[in-house]
Order: sequence, then C-alpha cells, then structure tokens
Amino acid sequence: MIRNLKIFSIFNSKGTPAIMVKIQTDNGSYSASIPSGTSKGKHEAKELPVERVLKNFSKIRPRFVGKDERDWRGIDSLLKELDGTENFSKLGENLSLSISIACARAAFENEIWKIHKPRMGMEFPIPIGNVIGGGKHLGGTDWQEFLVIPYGAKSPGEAVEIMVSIWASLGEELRKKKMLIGKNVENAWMTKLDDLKTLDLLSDVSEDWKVKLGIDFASSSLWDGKRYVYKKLGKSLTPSQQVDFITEVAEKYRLYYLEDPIQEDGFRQFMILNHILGKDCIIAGDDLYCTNPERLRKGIKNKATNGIIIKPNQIGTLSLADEVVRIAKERGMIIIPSHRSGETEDDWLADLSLAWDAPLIKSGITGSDMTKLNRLIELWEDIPEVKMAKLPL
Ligand code: 2PG
Ligand code: MG
Repeated sequence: MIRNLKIFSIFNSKGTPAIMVKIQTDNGSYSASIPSGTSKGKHEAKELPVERVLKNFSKIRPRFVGKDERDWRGIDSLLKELDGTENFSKLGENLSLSISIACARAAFENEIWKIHKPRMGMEFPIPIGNVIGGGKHLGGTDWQEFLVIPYGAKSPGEAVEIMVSIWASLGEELRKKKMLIGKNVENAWMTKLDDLKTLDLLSDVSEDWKVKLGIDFASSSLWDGKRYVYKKLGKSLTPSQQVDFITEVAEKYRLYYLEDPIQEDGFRQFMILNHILGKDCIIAGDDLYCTNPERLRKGIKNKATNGIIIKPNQIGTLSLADEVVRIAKERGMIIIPSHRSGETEDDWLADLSLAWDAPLIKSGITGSDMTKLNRLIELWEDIPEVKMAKLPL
C-alpha cells in the first residue's frame, strides 16, 4: 500500500529545475525523475514549471495515499482523471509521469523491465549515440544530431565502448582540423564544418568500426512554414526539394536511420520518403508523433514512417506510452525508446526498452545518459540468457 509520497525539486543535465517523486510503500521507497526536451514537438504533453508542479502535487497527493501500488495502471488512470485535459496541461506531464513511473517501480520493486512478463532469451537494444550536434541543441550544423549505431557489438558494454571511442576520435579529428567549437547540450561535439562535410568526416571515421550512421534532422526547427531554411548550407528548400535532398544524402552517405527528416505536420512528404527509402532505412517520427496514439494511427494509415520514437514524457504516463508501443508493434513499426536533451540521472528508459523488446535505444554517449547505458550493462549481467537485438532492417 502507498504510505506516503514526496516531491523534490532537483536539476537536470542542463542545470534547469526538474522534479523527483518518491513513493513509500510497505516494501520500501521508490523514486522517479523526469527529463525535459529542448527541441520539443508542438503536439507533446505539457511540461509545467517546477513551482506549479509543486503546488499541483500538494493538491493531488492525498488521492494516492492508501492506494495499492500494484495497480499501477489504475494510478495512471487516476492521474488522467485528475488532470482532465488532453495533454496534461493542468497537472504537467513532469508531475504525472514521475508519479506514474515511481508507482510502477514500487509495483515491481524497482525492476520495471518486468512490466510485461519477462521471458527467456531477452534481447537487448542496440544503442544509438549522438556524436556531433547542432540545430536547437547548439552547434555549427543545421541538423540536430549525427548518430552512430554500433550494430556489431556483442554486449551493451561493447556498444558503449565503440560509441565512446568514435566520439573521442571525432573530437580529436575536429581539434586537429581546427574545426571544433566545443560540446553541446547532449555532450555531442559542435563543429564549424557544415552538415555535408560532417558526414564526410563521419563516414571516414566510422569505416573502421561496425557502425551504421543516422541523423536526427529535427526538421521542424528548419521549417519556416513554407520552406526548409539551411543557414549553414545556404539553402532554402520547398517540401518536395527537401524530400529530394534527404534522399540524395541518405543514398550518398548510406544512412541507416533518419529521424524527423520532414517537419512535424508533413505527413505527405514523410509518406513519399518512406516509400522511397523505407525498405533500407529506418524513417522514424519523433516530433511527428510525439508518442501520441492518434498521431501514430494517422501515420500508420498514411504509411508515413516505419519507425517511431517513444518518449514517455511526450504523452504523460507509463500506461499511455505502453499503449502507443502496443499499437506500433502490432502494426510492425520499429520502436525506438529515447532520452531527452535535458536528462536526469534516472535510468528507467533502459528498463522500459527491455520491457518493450525495443531493437534500438537512443541516448547521449556521456554525462547523465551514461546511467541508462550502465543500467543496460548491469541488467545484461543480471538477467540469464540474454542476447543483443539484431538490426530491424
Ligand atoms: C530529440 C531529442 C533527444 P529533445 O529530438 O530526439 O535527442 O531532443 O529532447 O531536445 O527533444
Ligand atoms: Mg528527435
């Protein structure tokens, strides 16, 4: 039974206030803290300022005391009911998700990878790591994240080792070329090179390793309502020119993973791109879907993508995120659980990626994101009969 709930104002990796909730039951004390995005999709659930969240918490806290934590889905329904809006704009998704995850942790005594019946031979996700960055995350490039996917790794530990080695050697290479600016919000390198020269460099360095390349284009931040505006490359493209440009780049650099290559409401261009590239490349919707079941259904109907980013704080509770995962998997979509750019030390994303049988997990490479990767390493040792997932395409 839930005996008590507490809330703390903490700080995330960007140094901005975040919250942590702690739930006390007869069995112990269980906490959760929630990350925050920088390049948020406009269809995401609403994150509220910490001060408001603290006030909301004191109002709703008594409704949870005495409840059975094992009914974590019931707790999520209560959160939805108390909020009463479509997008948690009254309570704040940071409040709802922190209660939701802390409660699930209490229900499974911290092992939330068990929310779906664990089975033998569990597969561990291949990490996707951000090595060079730009866009709203800051940096010299227009595109937000240049990603490496160490598909040849035989364990999560080896995957991290490969990503970190590539990240370090890219930093060194940029320094030598005098093209290094520094590190951005996700600890990815910021470079003076333009987007295409960055891809040239990445192709060279990654040739020595068994990695696939990807990009989070975060195209909504290039979109001015009519055209995609590239400051660094000095281009301004119509929607159909953007499709052509992305196709050309994906083919030339043999990209395997393309996230948000089109702005968040461009279902039609997503569909065209998915039709052209979707057999060989993962076309993942992040801002496009915002982990929202209605938007996902629209994407499925239109064959807009073959993959979906899952960020539980875009929808507000664990059960709602779980439902989106269920719908996506039922329709053969590749799911990619993902961190946010303002992270906390909490590692629940790693557990959920296992629970959901995700073939991939997206995170940063160093800093606060290390806790998620380390949790994968820990579970790899703890769970019997495990194997690494295969690339989904
Ligand atoms: C993204 C994420 C994480 P943010 O766009 O995929 O890398 O960034 O948290 O800023 O939305
Ligand atoms: Mg993204």
